[in-house]
Amino acid sequence: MSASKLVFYDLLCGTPNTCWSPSCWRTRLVLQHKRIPFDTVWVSYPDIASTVGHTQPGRDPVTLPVIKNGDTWVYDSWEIFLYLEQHFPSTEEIPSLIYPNVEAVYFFENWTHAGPVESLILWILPRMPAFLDESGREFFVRTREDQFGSLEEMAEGQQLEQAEGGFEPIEFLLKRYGPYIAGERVSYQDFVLLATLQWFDMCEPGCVRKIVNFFPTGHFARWYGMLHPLAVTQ
Ligand SMILES: N[C@@H](CCC(=O)N[C@@H](CS)C(=O)NCC(=O)O)C(=O)O
Repeated sequence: MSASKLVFYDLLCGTPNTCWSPSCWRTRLVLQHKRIPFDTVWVSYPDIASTVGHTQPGRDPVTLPVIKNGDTWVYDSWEIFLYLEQHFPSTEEIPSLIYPNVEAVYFFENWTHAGPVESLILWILPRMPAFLDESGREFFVRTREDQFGSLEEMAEGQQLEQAEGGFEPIEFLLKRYGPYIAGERVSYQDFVLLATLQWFDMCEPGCVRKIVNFFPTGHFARWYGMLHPLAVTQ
């Protein structure tokens, strides 16, 4: 690992070199899009606190993503995004991902949790242990069951179709103003949505194709066809 390269702390799963976490995907997509050279340190759930806990004093749980650029540590995908936009300024070839403005981007980031993620969270959480690494799985099941009770019971009655209502505004938006979330050009909103879908697809491979096909007008499916090739763990 070269001393000058930015270091990205990403969350490990059972498949080597595979990004899965929605928050980490956001950071990874920005790093890759801006062509910022970086090294990845893969961290399992139970090792997050000992690896990057010093960056988030008093915070429980300590979370990823975290980056280290020179002597500067930054945590939280939103703060990392702002930091990268500021320290790796846009060029003509790679325009800013803050478009049309930071308020709209921040709203969309929060809405993604409130809409699509909330619509499916009880379907998602019980499916996560299956793709985590062994110690990550043990940690995840123990901590989530302490918090929410049995994951098995949580899964009962949960259907992928619940996502239709959560994603409907995306289809409407893309139909009227696409092809990207903010219109004519790619922005961080696209990456936030793609990051979320990557997480869903780890829970059940192929489920995102089903979700986008809930909408026969096809704009969400077209968007996914355009964006999905970017989701490569470099
Ligand atoms: N607001 C934070 C949320 C990050 C977050 O929740 N990360 C999860 C993985 S997706 C995590 O590290 N969780 C650790 C845990 O729950 O113990 C961000 O956007 O970075």
